[in-house]
Amino acid sequence: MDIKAAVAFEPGKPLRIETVHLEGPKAGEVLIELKATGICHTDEYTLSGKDPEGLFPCILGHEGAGVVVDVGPGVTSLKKGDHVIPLYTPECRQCKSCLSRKTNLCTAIRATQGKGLMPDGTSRFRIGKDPIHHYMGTSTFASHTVLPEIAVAKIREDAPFDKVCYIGCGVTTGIGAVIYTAKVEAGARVVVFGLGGIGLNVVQACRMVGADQIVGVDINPSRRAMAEKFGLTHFVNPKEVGADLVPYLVNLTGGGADYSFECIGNVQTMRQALECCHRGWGESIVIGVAAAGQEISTRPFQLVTGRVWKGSAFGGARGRTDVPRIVDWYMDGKIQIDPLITHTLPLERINEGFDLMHRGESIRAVVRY
Ligand code: NAD
Ligand code: AHE
Ligand code: ZN
Repeated sequence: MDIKAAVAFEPGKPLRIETVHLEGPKAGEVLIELKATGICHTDEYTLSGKDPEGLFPCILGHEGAGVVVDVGPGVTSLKKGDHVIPLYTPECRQCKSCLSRKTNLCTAIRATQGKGLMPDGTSRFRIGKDPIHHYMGTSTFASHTVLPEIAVAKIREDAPFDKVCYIGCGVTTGIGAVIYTAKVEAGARVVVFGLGGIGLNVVQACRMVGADQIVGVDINPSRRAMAEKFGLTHFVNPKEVGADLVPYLVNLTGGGADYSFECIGNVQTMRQALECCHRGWGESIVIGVAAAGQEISTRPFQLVTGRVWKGSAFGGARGRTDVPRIVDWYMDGKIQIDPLITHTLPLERINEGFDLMHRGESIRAVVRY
């Protein structure tokens, strides 16, 4: 079938709206009509050309929601008409990783996903004879996409697509990092680096679990007001504190943070996030994605003296199991999404969504199909 998509032809260049041919679902796969997609900083990262797995031309996007419109042979968990969220971290429930119960990083289709292909090694998108790569196994900057059923979460039908699409990445990543990865407990003191689309979800989850102190660090002062509405207790602008940011944060948290979260993707702030943690037990969770070639460093003494460095992908969430629950939390008013969706655009204006992100004006821009 012919579909409409925003295609990334070259790194650093605006996306172009094109008619693309999409092949239908094969065995174990479903065809999804997308209704909405968020624009995450990771889309911008790959578009910038700094992602070692970035392949061009491709259809970016990994924060979508839509409806199943066709199913391939052998699909058992989904049917036409189901409302769904595509998962860039699938949950096959059979691979070594899924069975370990120690990680959410299902390995069933990761190799082909990183090559911009479906699990059978083909691309289903093409313009004329030229194949277009898939992205993160999801390619949600398109009116339609094809996914294996293990990479699709079925959600309730009364949830609005243009809000819950954000659960496809940002909401789950931020909230999950707090509750599944760090397991922040009531009374904790937390420092959050970066108060954008991910960091604000970390903040709301810290409030949800009853953290006593939630300190936010951001160079954009306009983040403060929204963060305070989401539970922030202290805002710190590093431009005002200067080189003494780490001792400043250690002092502010009464000896160091119990938990810190890096939600920027900058290796200097990753170091600061670790080093502002409490001696003996403070845990720092890296969420931000740093460009190819970047490395983190610290004095090993920081770890010898009990600080812990951890990472979190998709918030440690198991998509098919946890995403429908997070949709329920939103529908039940336990978490907020609406104020974070600051802009809604049609697909034709998707590049404006990237411009708003560059200028620090949006938290999440959502494309509605
Ligand atoms: P965003 O652009 O919405 O937010 C980033 C925030 O960091 C902004 O508020 C910005 O002002 C602030 N900032 C930038 N440089 C700073 C500095 N030096 N000091 C303090 N603050 C600074 O981005 P986002 O969508 O929230 O994504 C954040 C990061 O998380 C990105 O690297 C993204 O790729 C990554 N990410 C990771 C996962 C995962 O599963 N691990 C999932 C989603 C996003
Ligand atoms: N190709 C990138 C990987 C970037 C990365 O770490 N992605 C996160 C999700 S970011 C969503 O906004 C992730 O899930 N990582 C686990 C995985 O298997 O990719 C690079 O830098 O190489
Ligand atoms: Zn993302």
